[in-house]
Amino acid sequence: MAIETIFSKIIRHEANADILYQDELVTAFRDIRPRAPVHILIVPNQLIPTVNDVKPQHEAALGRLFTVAARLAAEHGIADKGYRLIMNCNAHGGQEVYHIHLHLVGGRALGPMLS
Ligand code: D5M
Repeated sequence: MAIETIFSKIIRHEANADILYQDELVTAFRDIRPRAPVHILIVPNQLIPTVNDVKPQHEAALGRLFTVAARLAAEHGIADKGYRLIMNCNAHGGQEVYHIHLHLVGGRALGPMLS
């Protein structure tokens, strides 16, 4: 049984967050430590700790992450200039919260990927 993180509480509206979008599969809210003018986390409502735990039954929710990312990028006016989508996995990937999430980062030039 996976251990819940603060993200499960945010999804259930039991912890504060600036929620920008929610449906039956995913929730999107502003990152508490933004690295760019737009920094939004898009998370599956169901707890999946890391990408290593992804199973075929998660495909609908994981696909929805990208649909919502594109929608939020358009809504925040960063679609044309561009943005970055990031999903970190485990320690070497820099993952801090073990509930997978897609970072939508944009609003400035981000430079080379691994800088
Ligand atoms: O990214 C984890 C991200 O989660 C990191 O950018 C901070 C953010 N974070 C942590 N706690 C919160 C809350 N409570 N609200 C909003 N954002 C939060 P990772 O890819 O795991 O390194």
